[in-house]
Amino acid sequence: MYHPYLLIQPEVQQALAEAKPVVALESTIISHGMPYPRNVQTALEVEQVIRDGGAVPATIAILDGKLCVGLNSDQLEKLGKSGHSVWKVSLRDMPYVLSQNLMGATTVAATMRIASMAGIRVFVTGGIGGVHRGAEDSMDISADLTEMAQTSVSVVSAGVKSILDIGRTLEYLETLGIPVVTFGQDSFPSFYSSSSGFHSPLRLDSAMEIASMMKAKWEMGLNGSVLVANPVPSEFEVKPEEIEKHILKALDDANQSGIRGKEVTPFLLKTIAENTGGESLDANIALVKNNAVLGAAISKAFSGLRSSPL
Ligand code: PSU
Ligand code: MN
Repeated sequence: MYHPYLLIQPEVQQALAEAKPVVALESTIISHGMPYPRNVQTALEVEQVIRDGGAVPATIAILDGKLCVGLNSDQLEKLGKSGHSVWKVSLRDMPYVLSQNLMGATTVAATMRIASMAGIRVFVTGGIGGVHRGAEDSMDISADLTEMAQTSVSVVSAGVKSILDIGRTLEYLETLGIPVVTFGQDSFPSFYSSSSGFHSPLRLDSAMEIASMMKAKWEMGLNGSVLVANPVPSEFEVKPEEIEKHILKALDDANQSGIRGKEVTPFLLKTIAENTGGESLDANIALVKNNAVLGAAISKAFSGLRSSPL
């Protein structure tokens, strides 16, 4: 698909032109979600998992005044090494970072929008942003949610991290008309743990059924995402009560240090990763790869179902 601001890698472009499966990946998870060098290593490994699953990976970022769809290993290295000095780009930041020729790592919201411009329908990440704990006072609700209400790209995640208010996030997703489907189990996962104490609104047990649901949604003209929650593999699970004490500590540190706005999520992720001595990082990496396996399968199933471009 042509757009003056888009720069689509030739391999991705060709796959899209031939209606072959393509999976979008975000870049904030690389720059702000994990420490260097494991972030870059993970980004490359996740791309390989997608290839092994029969789809073409397209990591998305804003570089040199272009919305880049598909990055080479030098670009991934640069993003990963620059870490928090790269602009974290959500929807509102896109015009600024693009027109100022800044280096931008895209969040779930911005990645979805760019993927959609390029014609990609499946996006794999770790965890989405949502309604923060205490949002009744702070009004801190991620633009990921409002973007999922309007942009027709499915998001494969490991559920919602318990740094957020999971109950309120599920309520807000319902308000916005976003189907939330957990893969293969009844309970909604909470990123590091396969459960959250909340029942999943929907459950499906195969990639093909998820692809059929996406097709049905979009063919009815219901725009927006399908949020797929894929539980973390059990061998990498971190017990909820163990992670909870680290979350409370990180939330307290954030309050004490006056962390606000877009800094909140990266601060919490970094603090928890440091305080759990790497255990949470191992879980994080394992679940993203696990999501890549499912995302590739959904993308393949969806390409097979697609009779005409949506
Ligand atoms: N939650 C995670 N890992 C992440 C993020 C969220 O468990 O890496 C990142 C994603 O890029 C997400 C963003 O889109 O943080 C949300 O930021 P905010 O809460 O500021 O909207
Ligand atoms: Mn926020």
